[in-house]
Amino acid sequence: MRLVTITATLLIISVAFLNTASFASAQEQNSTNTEECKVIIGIDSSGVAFNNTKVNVMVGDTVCWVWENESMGHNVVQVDSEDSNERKAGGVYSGEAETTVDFRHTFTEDETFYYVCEPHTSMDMRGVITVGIGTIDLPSDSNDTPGFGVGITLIALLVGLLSTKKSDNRL
Ligand SMILES: [Cu+2]
Repeated sequence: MRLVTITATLLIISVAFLNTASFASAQEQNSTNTEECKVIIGIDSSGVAFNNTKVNVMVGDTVCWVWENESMGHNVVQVDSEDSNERKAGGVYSGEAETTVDFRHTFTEDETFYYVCEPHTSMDMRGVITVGIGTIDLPSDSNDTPGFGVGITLIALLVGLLSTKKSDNRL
C-alpha cells in the first residue's frame, strides 16, 4: 500500500515536471521570435567570426546574437576596448560558449560596445556596436581638436585682415 502511494506520488511529480519542461520549451520557442531584434548577429561561413562585426543602433534597440548547431561553441563577452580580450567587470556576458545561442541585449544609453567570443579571441573573433553617438571619451575629444584649430585659424585670419585694413587706412 505504501509502495503504491510512493509510486503514485512519484508519477504525479514527474508528470508535473514534464509539464513544466514542455511549458519552458514552448516559452523558448516563443523567444526565437526575432521581431524585437533590431539587428541579428550570427556566425559567418568561416565558423570563427561574427557575420556582422560593425553595427549601429539607437538607444532602446535590441541586438540579438543568434546561432544554431554551430560546429564550435561561441559566446558574447563585453570588453573594454577595440583590442581588449579581458571581460569587462560587470559587463554584458552571454554565458559559456555554446553551439546554439539566442542572446539578446537592449541598449539603454549612447555607448560604444566592444565584445569578443572568448574561445576565439586569438582568431580575433570580435565586434563593435555603436549605440547612438557612441561613448564620448578622450580619443573622440581629440578628434574635435582639428575643428577647434580651424576656428583659431579663422580668427587669426580675420585679425590679420583687420590689421591690414587699419594699416591701409593709415596710408
Ligand atoms: Cu567563437
